[in-house]
Amino acid sequence: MTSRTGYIWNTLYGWADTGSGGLFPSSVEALTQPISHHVAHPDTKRRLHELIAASGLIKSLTQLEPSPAGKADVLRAHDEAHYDRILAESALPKGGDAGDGVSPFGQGGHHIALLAAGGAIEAVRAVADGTVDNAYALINPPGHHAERATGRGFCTFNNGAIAAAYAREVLGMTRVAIVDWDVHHGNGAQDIFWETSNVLNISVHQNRCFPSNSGFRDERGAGDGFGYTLNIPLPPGGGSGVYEYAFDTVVLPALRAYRPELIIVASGFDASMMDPLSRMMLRSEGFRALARKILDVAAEVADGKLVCLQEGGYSPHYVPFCGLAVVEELAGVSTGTADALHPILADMGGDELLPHEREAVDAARELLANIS
Ligand code: 3YP
Ligand code: ZN
Repeated sequence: MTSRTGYIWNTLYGWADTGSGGLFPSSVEALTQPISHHVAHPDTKRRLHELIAASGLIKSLTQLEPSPAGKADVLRAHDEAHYDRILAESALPKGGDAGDGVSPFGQGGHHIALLAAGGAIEAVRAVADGTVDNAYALINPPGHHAERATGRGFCTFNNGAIAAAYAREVLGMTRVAIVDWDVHHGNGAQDIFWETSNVLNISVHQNRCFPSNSGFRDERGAGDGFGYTLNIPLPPGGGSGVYEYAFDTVVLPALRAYRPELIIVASGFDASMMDPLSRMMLRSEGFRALARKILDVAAEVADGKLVCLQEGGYSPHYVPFCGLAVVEELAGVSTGTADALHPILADMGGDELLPHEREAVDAARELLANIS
């Protein structure tokens, strides 16, 4: 018997070589010291996989096998020059960088990136054909910053955009929604789908976290795509109070208006209280609540078809508990695993909707106007 929730992890996702730098490449000249774990070291994601296994949740999931994406799959979202450059640098003895100088990959790294994009495609395929109801693809490297012409922000290929384009061009879907709850702006899908109404791209993120010059409310798409890019930037310091308010008043109404055939969640866990690359205050139960809301709206408008793709998340201590909560919710299973960090995070705040947070979300409500 297959369970309702598909799951993807591959050993090679844990072999992504992020190099000897910490956030920037190590450099004697810049005095950035080498360190054993880059901030995006794949161990954080491997630890999530191992909690899914050790908690027993994995027994309730249908494991899906990713194949590497092909060149044609990648070219639905990227320029050929970007694809060719990644392959060329990947062949070098020490690998290369996805495009912005802070996104290193090792020799053969193209294969892991293609396997991540292929994992996203496989999750979409399995949900679309009914093999499973929904899926969590714990893929790595992430994708949501990668633009048509370049990788960026630890991302090589835009896994979510490649999967959405696959749903459109191979599966024939005409309406795919991307909901990006990673704490950083989903600039990649915004760039790739700027002029189309076939993909609704909603990004909820910490204002000006990364990239610092995009993700503003007035970026709404162009041409046929006008109104189908929605940015909901939140002030730093927000937790489940503002996230739930943003979902209830903007994200879910947008999805109800759009009626997608498939919802893809860009699922980062870097809006957590423990994350080193942001200043937001979600706990695992907050992520669980967001997953619940998306599951409910997916059941309402998209025949339940929901695919979550792993994006960021940089606390090796906390990402596993946040991810477990989301995958439990997708599967409708509780393993009874307690969030081990809850005792030290419970009283720090974030659950209350503060006035300036309400204002930021209310200002985004006008973005609902053009969706049909
Ligand atoms: C990339 C370089 C500095 C911030 C970092 C953000 C990566 C990420 O998690 N994006 O979702
Ligand atoms: Zn992020």
